[in-house]
Amino acid sequence: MVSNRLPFVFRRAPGGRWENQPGSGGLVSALLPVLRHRGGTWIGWPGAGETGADLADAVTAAGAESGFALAPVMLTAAEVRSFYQGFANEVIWPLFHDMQSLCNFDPAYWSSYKEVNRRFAEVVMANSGVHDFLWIHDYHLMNVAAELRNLGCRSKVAFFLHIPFPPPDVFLYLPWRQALLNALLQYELLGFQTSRDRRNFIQCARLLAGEEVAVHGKGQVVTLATGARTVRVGHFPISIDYNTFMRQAATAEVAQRAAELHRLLPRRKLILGIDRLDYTKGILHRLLAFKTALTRYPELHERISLIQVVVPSRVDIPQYHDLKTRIEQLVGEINGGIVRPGGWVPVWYVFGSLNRIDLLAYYRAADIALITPFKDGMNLVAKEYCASSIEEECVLILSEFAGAAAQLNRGALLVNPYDIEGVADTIQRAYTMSEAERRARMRRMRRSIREYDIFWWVDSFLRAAIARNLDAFPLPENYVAEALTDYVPI
Ligand code: GDG
Repeated sequence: MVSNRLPFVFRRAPGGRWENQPGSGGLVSALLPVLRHRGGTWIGWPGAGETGADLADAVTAAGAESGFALAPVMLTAAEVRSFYQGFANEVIWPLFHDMQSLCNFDPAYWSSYKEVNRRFAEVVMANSGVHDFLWIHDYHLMNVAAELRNLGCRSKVAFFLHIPFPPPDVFLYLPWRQALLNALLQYELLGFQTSRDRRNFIQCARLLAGEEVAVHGKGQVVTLATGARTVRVGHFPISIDYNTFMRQAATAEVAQRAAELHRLLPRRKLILGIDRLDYTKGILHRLLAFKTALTRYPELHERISLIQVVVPSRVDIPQYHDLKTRIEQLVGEINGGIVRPGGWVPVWYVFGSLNRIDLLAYYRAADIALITPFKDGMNLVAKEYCASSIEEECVLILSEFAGAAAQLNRGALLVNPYDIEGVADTIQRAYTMSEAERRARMRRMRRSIREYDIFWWVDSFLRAAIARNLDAFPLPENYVAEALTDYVPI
């Protein structure tokens, strides 16, 4: 398994010793249970702008404790700036989320991306044999297969993209579109979150591959043939460890914390938003929608509060810092604009990381989850919220542009995150929804998430990578399911 970051972040403690803690974010949440379950080696950057030998030792020791091996790829502080903050997060991240106006197409970033991807490939070569299956993750490492081939690697190499893949009219803005597309075609299997992303990729390949592109087969995995190359291309909606979430959410400790939250914010329904600090997550529009709901429906005053948790992320990039300031101003404006003698606070704002128990307690305490990204590969928070809703009487309001909407469209209330009044009306609808409807919707979503959990995701990806013959690709019997419907917003 190869990803930009290792699943643990390493920091030097005041005494000089290295300490580590589990990383946050969707990729780690999804893949940690998989490696714990199956074993293997995880290769990635330890998250520190240092490259010392004592760090390598700390990484190896942490691997020994966690039940699978860890191998570090060391990055200098300059590489972290140009490869990670630069190419990955100022070029690919905004572009692939259709926000091309936020891209900084600095040519030095691309050079650094190629160089760092080569370094990853070298570490992979040093830690694997020809019979190992190599699974590369996400937008930081799209060039790794091409670099591995340059180094003479003959192993099977597959790739999963956790974020969306953009349509051709957006992808074409990328100055290095040709090189990047060719690099992606070096994988044997390319996995995307939804059929929308896969379709976008195939359209880009048709425009840019240079030779005719033929697509064979239909269903979850197809074969794309161009020139001498054939590449399998599939869509695999990522998921969560449903049973573990459900079990942990049901513990007395979590129930107690959730009850505490209700005691602190009594006699009202709680609406929850949890996001990494990121402009793709639609936090400002969400706050405006909540404010509009309070203006349009005064009966909601003192009857609802929005808990907005913002998890620090990429704070070294100026756009992220500005976003934080704007969110805080808007929260202040909303809370200051409606002052009630009883002390009702419309928005309860938390900036920081929650521990697992608090995270689950927020999920359990919330009557409504408001998840409104402008675009999102999948969105695991939506699935975790449903898994934690053990009483099955909560409502999920979900952006139709989150990958999860393809799977949850029959249970969630889908919204266009840009439609502030539409989201406001949906908040009111969720508030007044009957218990019977809430239960029916939540049950449907939970059933689907339970069936298509993280272990299903890994199995289906590995089968697609390893099956000799795709026609004999062994799928679960009830395979044609909600998880794979091609939801297109009207
Ligand atoms: C990328 C794609 C795709 C959040 N706050 C805390 C915390 N979290 C955990 C959640 C969840 C994860 O972080 C966030 O996952 P998302 O999927 O919502 O979003 P991204 O980080 O943007 O992930 C995304 C994902 O990759 C997987 O493919 O779904 O579309 O953008 O698991 O629980 N965890 C803890 N404290 C927090 O405060 N412990």
